[in-house]
Amino acid sequence: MSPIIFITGATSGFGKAIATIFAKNNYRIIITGRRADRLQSVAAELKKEYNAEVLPLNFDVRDKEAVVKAIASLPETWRNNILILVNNAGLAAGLDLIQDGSTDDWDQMIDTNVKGLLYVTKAVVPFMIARQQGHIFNIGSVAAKQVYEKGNVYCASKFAVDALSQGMRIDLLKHQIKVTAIHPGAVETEFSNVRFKGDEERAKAVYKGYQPLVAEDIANVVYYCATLPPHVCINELVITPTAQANPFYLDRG
Ligand code: NDP
Ligand code: 8X3
Repeated sequence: MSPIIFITGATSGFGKAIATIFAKNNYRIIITGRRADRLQSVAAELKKEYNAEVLPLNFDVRDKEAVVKAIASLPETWRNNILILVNNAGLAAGLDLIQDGSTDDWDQMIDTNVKGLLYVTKAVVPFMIARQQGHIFNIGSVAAKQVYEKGNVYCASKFAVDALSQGMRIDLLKHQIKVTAIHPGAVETEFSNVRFKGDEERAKAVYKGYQPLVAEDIANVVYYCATLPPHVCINELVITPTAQANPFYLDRG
């Protein structure tokens, strides 16, 4: 039987690219996201292009009950055999000084990036423990490593992802479950569009003057980490465009 990967936030960006590379490599794929139409079209594309077995699950990671219900709705043979979980669903909402930030934006980031990741992990990890095998990927950010001006709550949410990755690795050690935190720098996806709430010009400007990473770069790294021998675990990995050293240093030529 082909191994199974469960990817949150696969309707665009990293999640979709990760689903694609694993589909190409004969994994069975569980994809999730809130936008049902996008989810269906990603599933259809993976089936058509790669003859992949795909199960789409339409839910919001912030909704604890919906998370539990969605995972309970999986066929038993799928649920019991999830090998890889990619906690990818996440976002930045706004870029404001702390005194100007919107509490709705703060709630959305903390509820999605931190609590959503916890809810999904709690629902999936018992099946990995039962098999004494599994690999959890948490998508952090360079914002998990350094705080930049106006990044406040987004950075805090990603620092939490970093801390939780370390905690999961320790707590799951005796169950042979690998935990890998991936910390990307600038990658051109829908991320900045979401952060700037549809302001396309502002979003485009983030990636001007240098070559940003693309979602496939991150997917390749996840695939590499996931296919190492059983005794090897990459604990964390920071990946930036060559033009970027960290959130503060970006060479726009
Ligand atoms: P995208 O906006 O392209 O993708 C985000 C994905 O997350 C979408 O599939 C979206 O699906 C899903 N998502 C967001 N909120 C929820 C929710 N409440 N419930 C379920 N799914 C949700 O951005 P990226 O691919 O760039 O981002 C993926 C991850 O990478 C995020 O955690 C982000 O913080 C992180 N990251 C991004 C970087 C970048 O430069 N792009 C750099 C470092 C980290 P839908 O809207 O359909 O629910
Ligand atoms: C996304 C990268 O630098 O915009 O996490 O925070 S950054």
